[in-house]
Amino acid sequence: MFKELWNDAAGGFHPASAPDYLPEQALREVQLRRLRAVVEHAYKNVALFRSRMEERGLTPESVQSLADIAKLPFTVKADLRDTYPSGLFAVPMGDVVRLHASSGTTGKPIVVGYTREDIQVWSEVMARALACYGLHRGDIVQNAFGYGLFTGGLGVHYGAETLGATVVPISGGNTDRQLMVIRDFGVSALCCTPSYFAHMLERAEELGVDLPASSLRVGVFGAEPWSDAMRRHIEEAAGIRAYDIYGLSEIVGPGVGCECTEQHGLHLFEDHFYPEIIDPESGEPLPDGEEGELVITTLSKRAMPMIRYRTRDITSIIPEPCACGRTLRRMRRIERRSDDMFIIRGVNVFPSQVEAALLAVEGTLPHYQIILTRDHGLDQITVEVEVTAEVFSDKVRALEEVRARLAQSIERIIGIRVMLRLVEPRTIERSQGKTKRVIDRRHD
Ligand code: DLL
Repeated sequence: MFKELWNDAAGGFHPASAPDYLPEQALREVQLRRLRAVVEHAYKNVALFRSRMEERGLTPESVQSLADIAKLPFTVKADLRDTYPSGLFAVPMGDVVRLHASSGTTGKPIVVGYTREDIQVWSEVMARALACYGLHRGDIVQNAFGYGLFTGGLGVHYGAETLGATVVPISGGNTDRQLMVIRDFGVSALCCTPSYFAHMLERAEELGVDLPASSLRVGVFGAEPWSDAMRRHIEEAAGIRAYDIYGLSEIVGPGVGCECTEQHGLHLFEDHFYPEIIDPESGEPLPDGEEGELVITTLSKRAMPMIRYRTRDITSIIPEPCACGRTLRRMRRIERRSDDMFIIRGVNVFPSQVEAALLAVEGTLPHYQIILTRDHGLDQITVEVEVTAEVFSDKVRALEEVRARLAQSIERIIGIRVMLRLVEPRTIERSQGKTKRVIDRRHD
């Protein structure tokens, strides 16, 4: 399957021959064949998975159809922590050619391993993702995702090379140099977190760099949630089309799913990553269209197969076929995780709702933080947001007007009034990678 994607004479990648367009029946057959193989591989080689199967009286033969996947036990992040660093590996270390790790929020990182074949599959799906955005050989891709243990840098890098594009492995940081490279190298696509790009935009303005007039036409953003309001802000300010890329270390890294030029949901590379949506409370599978937790089974991973991995990311499958003609199913953009919700005075709040409310008000900038505190047992939420220099300098009238509009906009979306702290541009710390939006000081 992998070899079919290359045309040796041109040495390039041919998206039209990619499995993105397999007729549905053929795709399901590939999935079932691979599912049975991966379950057998994990059963033979991963003690934790085997014991969970045995507890349920299951063997690899119990999987006769794709629907049988629902019988299999889930895998969760704690399983990776409990077996740190390599207890879920299904091949000897001699077959593992790469390790990555994700820092996580508490304690030890989780470690993921890849065989040479796994790296090829990852490169292939990432190349298919870049092709979905309309990129090809001849494009110059500036990769500002962090290189290192984080999967973003190397994942995108191998994908861009596999596509046959020219990759500039600049990694994150040194924003002035990023802007110089965009201009001097004739960069056509830039990849990084959306929050880092928002920072690049403000630096471009300070330096008088006219991004809309530059060669840049595509932005590839992911690794953290970003709202449609943020997309509009980015597209207008930079004169580019901004596309979403999704992935997680436990499954492979970036390249689990991506938007196409329709910008309506993310296609999942389901010939390698089988998606399910479940009710996060009961664990029961939900029908297409209903919102729940995304669960993914890796269909071809050798080093670290993941069976029914609970991502904690909340989304739904879009039931209609995509106008682009790809048969790969789409999921709605991930706006939230089931574990990033906080409850304030009985109201469930997600950071993405606050972002949408803030960006709806003119005079605010896409740099904000949500600070949770506890005062005499009562939870308080403060939203700290930067406003433009013009608003800030006109301290009395403009500032109070923006404050009133913000309070209203937030109340309309989340249903409660929050405390607001409007600050000058550049007050809130910038990140080169994922941005921490919620600062929880309730247990300090
Ligand atoms: O963030 C992999 C990646 C790198 C994806 C570069 C895209 C681009 P982790 O560090 O393991 O891996 O974090 C995975 O980040 O479960 C989501 O909660 C979140 N996430 C990733 N992409 C998106 C996205 C990488 N496009 C976790 N939208 C995932 C929303 C995202 N959330």
